[in-house]
Amino acid sequence: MLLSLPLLFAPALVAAHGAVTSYQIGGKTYEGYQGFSPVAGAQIIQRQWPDYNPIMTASSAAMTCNGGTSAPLSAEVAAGENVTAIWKQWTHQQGPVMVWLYACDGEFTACDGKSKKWFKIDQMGLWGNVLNSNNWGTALVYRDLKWSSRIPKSLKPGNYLIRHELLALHQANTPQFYPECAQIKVTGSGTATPGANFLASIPSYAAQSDPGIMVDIYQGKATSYRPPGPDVWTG
Ligand SMILES: *[C@@H]1O[C@H](CO)[C@@H](O)[C@H](O)[C@H]1NC(C)=O
Ligand SMILES: [Cu+2]
Repeated sequence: MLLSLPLLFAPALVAAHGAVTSYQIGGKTYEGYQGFSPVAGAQIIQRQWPDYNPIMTASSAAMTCNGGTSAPLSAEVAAGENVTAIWKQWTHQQGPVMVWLYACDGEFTACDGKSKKWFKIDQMGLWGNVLNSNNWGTALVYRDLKWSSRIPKSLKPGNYLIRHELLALHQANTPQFYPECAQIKVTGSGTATPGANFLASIPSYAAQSDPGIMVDIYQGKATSYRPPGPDVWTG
């Protein structure tokens, strides 16, 4: 009887975690990838990812787009409008939400996200001063299963990758990263680009030992939290 318990619990574990599974942009819904099995030729804007499981190290190659390298479609979005990511499921309530963009040099097929050109347009870490609370960006994703971010109005038009990253901190000193990317074509008449101090490479936008990554939310001493990586660029 006792031996069968782990088997009983196994399906719940498989069902935990989460990933971005669709997007709302300009009043339209764009289906994303659903994971678990590569779908050849899926007509989506999202780069395919393998499963709901986390990435455990900031330097993992999978950090760029959760392993996804290409997608056949892209979505048009006017600078100043919002991109909303939707999660079919999400289970954790401690840790920040970070939303990043990457300017492609040209076509999406040649855009691998591997240069030091990622910048944040939005993030939410902790509010209040209790790390072991549900006052975190990821708790809002748990509640709403979505996250909406404005594309800076002044951003130079072009092809961009948008990367939604949930960093789950519910296990002490065991960070879990959940990033997914989609391809967006930003329109408008802006000319602004972020300066060098806003730019980072992914993987390794911060060290695994960064105080925003290697966190024990249960140790009861720290009363503030700063998400890892550069500051948000608002245009
Ligand atoms: C657009 O995104 C911003 C955050 O960047 C948010 O404050 C605002 O509520 C969003 N607007 C909509 C209509 O979702
Ligand atoms: Cu999880």
